Amino acid sequence: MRGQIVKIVSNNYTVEANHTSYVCKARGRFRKEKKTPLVGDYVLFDEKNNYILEIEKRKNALVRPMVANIDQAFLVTSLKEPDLSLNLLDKLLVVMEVNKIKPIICLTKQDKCNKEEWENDQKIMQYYKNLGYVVLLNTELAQIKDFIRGKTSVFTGQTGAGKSTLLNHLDTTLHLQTGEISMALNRGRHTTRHVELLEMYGGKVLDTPGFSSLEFKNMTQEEIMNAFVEFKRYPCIYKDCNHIDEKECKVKEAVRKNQILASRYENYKKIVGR
Ligand SMILES: Nc1nc2c(ncn2[C@@H]2O[C@H](COP(=O)(O)OP(=O)(O)OP(=O)(O)O)[C@@H](O)[C@H]2O)c(=O)[nH]1
Ligand SMILES: [Mg+2]
Ligand SMILES: [Zn+2]
Repeated sequence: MRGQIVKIVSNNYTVEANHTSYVCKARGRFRKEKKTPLVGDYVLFDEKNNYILEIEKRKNALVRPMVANIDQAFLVTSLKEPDLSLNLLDKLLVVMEVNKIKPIICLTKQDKCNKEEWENDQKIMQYYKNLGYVVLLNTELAQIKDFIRGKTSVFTGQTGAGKSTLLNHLDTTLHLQTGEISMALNRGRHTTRHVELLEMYGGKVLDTPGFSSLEFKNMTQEEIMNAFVEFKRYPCIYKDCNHIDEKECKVKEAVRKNQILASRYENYKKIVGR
C-alpha cells in the first residue's frame, strides 16, 4: 500500500493511508543503503506486517528539521522571549533559498513588545518585505490559512517561539503541547520533541521541534551568497567577488550607505565562516 509518513518516534514510523494510521518499522536494508525515512516521505508499505518497503523519490528534504517533500516554510520568529534573532532568521532564509522552499516569516509575541520596540521591529521587517519576503503576524490567522491551503508547510524556528501555539490557534481541536505545560512537567527546553504532519484547511502542516542554534553543512559559499538576494542588486566589478576581502566591492559600499541592512551583511560573513 502507498502512504505518507506523518510521525517518527524512535524506530516507529506512523504511516497514513486512506485516513488510517499504521505504525510501521523500517527495513534493515535502509540503514545499509544510508536511507533514512523522513516525515513527509511517501512510502510503499506492507500493511499486514507493518513494514516500510520503499521510499519514493523526494521532491526535497531538509536536515534540520528533518522533513521531506515541503512546499513552503513558516519561519516562526518571536520578537520577545526569546528575543528577535536576525541571525537565526537569516540562517533560516538561507536554508530555504538554497533548497528552493518558499519562506514565510511569521512574527510572534508582538503583544510583549512596547511601542518603541514594535516600531523598530516594523522598520526591520519592512526591509525583509522589500526583499520580496512575506511577513505576517501570528494573529493574522485568515492570511495564514490562505497560505496553508493546497500546500505542505513546515513550521520551524527557535524553541519557544510559538510554533505549536500557532497551530493550536489555527485548529482549536489540535491540543498540541506548548511551552508552559512542559515547564510544569520539567521536561527541559524543547516542548515539541517529534516532527508531526497534520492536515488542516486543505493543506498539510508539519510541527517540528525548535532549536537554539543552526549549523550549516553541504552549502557552498556561492550558494550562501546567492541566498542573500539583495546582493545581486549591487553588481561588483569582479564577477566572483565574495564581498569580504575585496577592496572595491559594491555590496560593502551598499552596507556603508545603509542600503543593505548591516545585520544582513554581518550574518552573511558569519554563515560563510568569516
Ligand atoms: N504573549 C505571547 N505568548 C506566546 C505567543 N505565542 C506563543 N506564546 C507562548 O510561548 C510559549 C512557547 O510556545 P510554544 O508554542 O510551545 O513554542 P514552540 O515554538 O512550539 O516551542 P518548541 O516546541 O520547544 O520548539 C508558550 O508559553 C506560549 O503560550 C504570542 O504570540 N504571545
Ligand atoms: Mg512546539
Ligand atoms: Zn563584492
